[in-house]
Amino acid sequence: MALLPILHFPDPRLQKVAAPIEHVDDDVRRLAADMAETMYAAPGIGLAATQVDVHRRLIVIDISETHDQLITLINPRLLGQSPDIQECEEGCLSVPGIFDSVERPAEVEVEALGLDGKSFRIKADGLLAVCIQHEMDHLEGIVFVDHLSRLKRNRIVNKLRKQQQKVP
Ligand code: K1U
Ligand code: ZN
Repeated sequence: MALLPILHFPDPRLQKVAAPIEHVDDDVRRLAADMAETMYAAPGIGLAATQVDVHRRLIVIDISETHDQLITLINPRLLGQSPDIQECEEGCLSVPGIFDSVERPAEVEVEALGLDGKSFRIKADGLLAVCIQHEMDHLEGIVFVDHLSRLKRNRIVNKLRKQQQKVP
């Protein structure tokens, strides 16, 4: 397994729309394992392939404190979402050190392929629903700061550009 480098906002590669995975083969399973290792090491509770510069529709999520409830979603598709909205503080491994509130549907139902290539459905609420929507946004080239006001986003861009200039 390997740790993968994570792209940082405002890298334009984070805006690419990911393509569907046509075959769930050993290459996809290896990428999913590397992404899970990268997510746990960061540490984070989710990671989309877009963030490691692979523009395929693959997500890993584990919101457990024990790191033993890994969910892998291949070609996830939104089946439904609740009309009620929840507001949650979000972070992103591609936007280090920035946390802000985002409003999203409180419950979602998603269909995806698992690592065995079989289709399954997942209904989620709370943090899992937030994380699934955050990661599915990445596959569409959307970063959580795109849900914030232009003023806030510009401040974040300037802060991160200054931080990135400091790195030797
Ligand atoms: O997509 C990502 O970059 C991962 C992101 C997922 C996420 C977090 C919070 C709300 C929505 C989506 C992260 O994991 S940021 C790091 C983080 O939240 C965290 C890290 C360690 C323990 C618990 C949370
Ligand atoms: Zn993110």
